[in-house]
Amino acid sequence: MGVDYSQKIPNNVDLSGDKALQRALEHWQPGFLDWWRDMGPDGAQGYDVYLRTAVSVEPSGWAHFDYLRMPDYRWGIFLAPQVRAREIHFGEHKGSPAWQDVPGEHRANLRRIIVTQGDTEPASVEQQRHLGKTAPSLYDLRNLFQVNVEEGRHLWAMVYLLHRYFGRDGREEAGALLERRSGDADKPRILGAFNEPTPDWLAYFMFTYFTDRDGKFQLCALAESGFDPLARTTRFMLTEEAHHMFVGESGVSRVIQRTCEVMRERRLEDPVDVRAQGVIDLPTIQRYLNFHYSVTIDLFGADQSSNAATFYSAGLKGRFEETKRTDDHVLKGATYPILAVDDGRFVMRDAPMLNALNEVLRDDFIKDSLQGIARWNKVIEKQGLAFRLQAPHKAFNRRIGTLAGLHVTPEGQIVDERTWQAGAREWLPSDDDRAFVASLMGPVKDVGKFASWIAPPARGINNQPADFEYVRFN
Ligand code: BYC
Ligand code: FE
Ligand code: FE
Repeated sequence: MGVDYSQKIPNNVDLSGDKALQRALEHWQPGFLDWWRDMGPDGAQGYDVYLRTAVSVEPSGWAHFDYLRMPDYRWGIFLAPQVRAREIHFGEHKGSPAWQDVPGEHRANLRRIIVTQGDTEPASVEQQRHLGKTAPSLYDLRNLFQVNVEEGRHLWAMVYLLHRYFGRDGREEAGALLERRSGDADKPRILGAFNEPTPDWLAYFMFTYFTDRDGKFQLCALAESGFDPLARTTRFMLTEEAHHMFVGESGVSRVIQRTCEVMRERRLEDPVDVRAQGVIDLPTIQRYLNFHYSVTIDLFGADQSSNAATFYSAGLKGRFEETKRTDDHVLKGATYPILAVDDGRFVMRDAPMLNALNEVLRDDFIKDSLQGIARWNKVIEKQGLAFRLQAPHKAFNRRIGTLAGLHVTPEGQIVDERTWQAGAREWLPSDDDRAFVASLMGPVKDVGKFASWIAPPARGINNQPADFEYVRFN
């Protein structure tokens, strides 16, 4: 079914065929727009931005690009096409037809998963709302806004499910999604990383590289769901997610590129000298990486979780690339090695795989993350420099699960509290690092110009050149 843009709420779910649902969502819509005005990109609502909008859910060319003021973006409800006779392919209901409605006994768990997913989307918009004031170029500013409007649409994706399938408590949860606020002491967002500030563009690029990648892996796991509407919604969200991670990977890469060019041309090594040239020294980039990596791997939840086992066995949430795996997809009796501590040392300990599924997904995420870090190192290597970025040890700076509360260096050495406190300055961004990075941030608003600390992109958006007028300020 094509996307119907003649409706107040664009959709491909025949919304006008269900008047009660349509009314409920049209009632939620003004609250969303109020939230966007209050908590969306600060001071930017009047800009004309070269944005893409979904016009079809078919993989071939779904996007339409044009100038748009962000409050006029057509947030809507887009589900990937239904797969005929789709079956549940894991857990205790394996082989049964996928559910088109919520099975009563899994209602609470499904609602919880959908609310948790939905909560991250507006949270990220809130975290990023001030970044438009310091964008390093029009190209980057446009990409920020593209990510922001799509995270807003991801909220719509979850709110649709809540309204359509969860009755009154679904409507209440949809309302609450507009009331929590990232970092708020009284009504914070649900997951830890979504209450951390994203104060500068290096933090933003690390966030979109690592934290949006948590989005990719969680969405892939939900795209396997036996609850078909959730699978179809998340499948379409994944097509948008790819661009978010691209912004992160290429953003960090361009920062590294610029730093390395300056280091090579002027033969500089010492971070103090490097900073004096107005670029971000590599050890600071490493500390930002350590922070975002560790905070993001916490998002996968505890390494052993009865919730994870329940979600899988019930057919609600699968593994990454579930269908490509060659085991029995039921996993009773299977085990998975988990990093634990015994007598002050790291050991691998087998846990029942069903309970370890958060860890399985975390390990898949880690493997994927390392590939981008390797590509960043290629940029450094090409400039003839010896420095290499590294993912910190899995137990570094953890707050969730077995490894929480340990003091572990990025290299994986277990240390005492004092050593940790003393080392933290070298391992995590210090106030001084953040102040330095902040001092470089300043808006660059001229067409085709880029801030001193970042290289231009290899190519522009939608075959436009890098010096295209991606944003008009009016
Ligand atoms: N220490 O917290 P639980 C995105 C226990 S990002 C020790 O329930 P669960 C996006 C707890 O008691 C994607 N133990 O986690 C990105 C429990 O024990 P039992 C967002 C602790 O439910 C960028 C067990 O650990 N989507 O889209 O397993 C921009 C389990 O803990 C501690 C999703 O996350 C502790 N500190 O998994 C925009 C997907 N704390 O009962 C968007 C939906 C807790 O097992 N969410 N425990 O004995 C989920 O699938 C799950 O909620 C989570 C958590 C994976 C997040
Ligand atoms: Fe999202
Ligand atoms: Fe995203």
